[in-house]
Amino acid sequence: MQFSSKMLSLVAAISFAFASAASAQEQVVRIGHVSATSGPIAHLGKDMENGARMAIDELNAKGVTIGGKKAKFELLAEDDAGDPRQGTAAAQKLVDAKVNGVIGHQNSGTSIPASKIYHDAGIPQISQAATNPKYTQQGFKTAFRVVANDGQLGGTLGRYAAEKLGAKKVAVIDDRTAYGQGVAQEFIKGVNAKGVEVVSQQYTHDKATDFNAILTTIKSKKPDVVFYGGMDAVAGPMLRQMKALGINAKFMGGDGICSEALARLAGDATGDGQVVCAEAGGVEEAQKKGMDDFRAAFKKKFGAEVQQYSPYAYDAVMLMVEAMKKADSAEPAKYLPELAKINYKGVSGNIAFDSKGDIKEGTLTLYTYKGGKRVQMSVVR
Ligand code: ABU
Repeated sequence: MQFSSKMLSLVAAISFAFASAASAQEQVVRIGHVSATSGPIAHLGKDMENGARMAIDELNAKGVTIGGKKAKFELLAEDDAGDPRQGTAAAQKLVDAKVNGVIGHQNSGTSIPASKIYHDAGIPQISQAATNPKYTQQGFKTAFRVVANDGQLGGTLGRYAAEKLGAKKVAVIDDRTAYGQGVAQEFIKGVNAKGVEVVSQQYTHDKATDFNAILTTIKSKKPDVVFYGGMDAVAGPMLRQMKALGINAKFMGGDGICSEALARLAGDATGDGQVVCAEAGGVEEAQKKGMDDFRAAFKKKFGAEVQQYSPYAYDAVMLMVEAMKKADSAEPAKYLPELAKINYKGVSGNIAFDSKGDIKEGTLTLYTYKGGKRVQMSVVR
């Protein structure tokens, strides 16, 4: 069959009209995610990025309509390597890309400076993991977090050291990051309130590998507990060196050390019940099935176990989109008020925010390690 040039023009015009109509019915919603996907804690950063990706994929598969248009969600994943300067650069990049919202950052030391950039641009930010109280104490109405803070973590662990472990003397090490310093200070407040003596306070940094000098000093003080404010990548080798030096004190830390990976990083030095740490969230019995289902789906999709905060990143994306649906708009200024008053039932539990942007009635989960595996002990409020 021969087509005249008139017919070909008509077909092209009709195709163009259909394509235009389809794109007019669709809107792209960009959600930024920032974590450390390079460097020593990349295993934790990738875990949460995958949690966010899982939410985005599910939302696109399900189909969400906002403002009368089908939303196509895009994840703009940035790596800040846990470094404050790279954190602000990543934040500016996302603001320039006109993202509708941000899940991040992973670290307190990056989330706090980045929060000013998002605030000034009016872009909602939900941290999936940052626990330093300062993050939500700056008066920024754009900053939220879905985890408990270091006040809860350090205070609970301090009480646990005194009441459950019967500690009389503790040594405290921190990595001088916003998170490490903050959680160590809160732990000290917690033990001091119980009359426990801090016999040594030592400092390291977040990329250190040799702790012999500070551990030798600590050994001479004979503490019952060594508390470390920092991340698992440093805690693992620290535990190995404690064992080599014959330090038998219990080892405690906040969520930064409380990963599945700690057992691998520490080799057999996690012992059986030797380590006690707390995740800044967790579900009670009634919501356990939802979390178990998430873990199974995550493993099937990514071929890896949940490390720690992927469920929280997943929930953060889901509740941000829930706020957009309630506002019937993905425009930050329009859905921000809905986000502030959200009451969302996620896989990591119920999420609502207080006036500062902190999670209301946040839980903590205490863990230990047995046979090279992280084992849950209890969920506390
Ligand atoms: N919450 C532990 C790791 C993230 C942070 O820096 O707060």
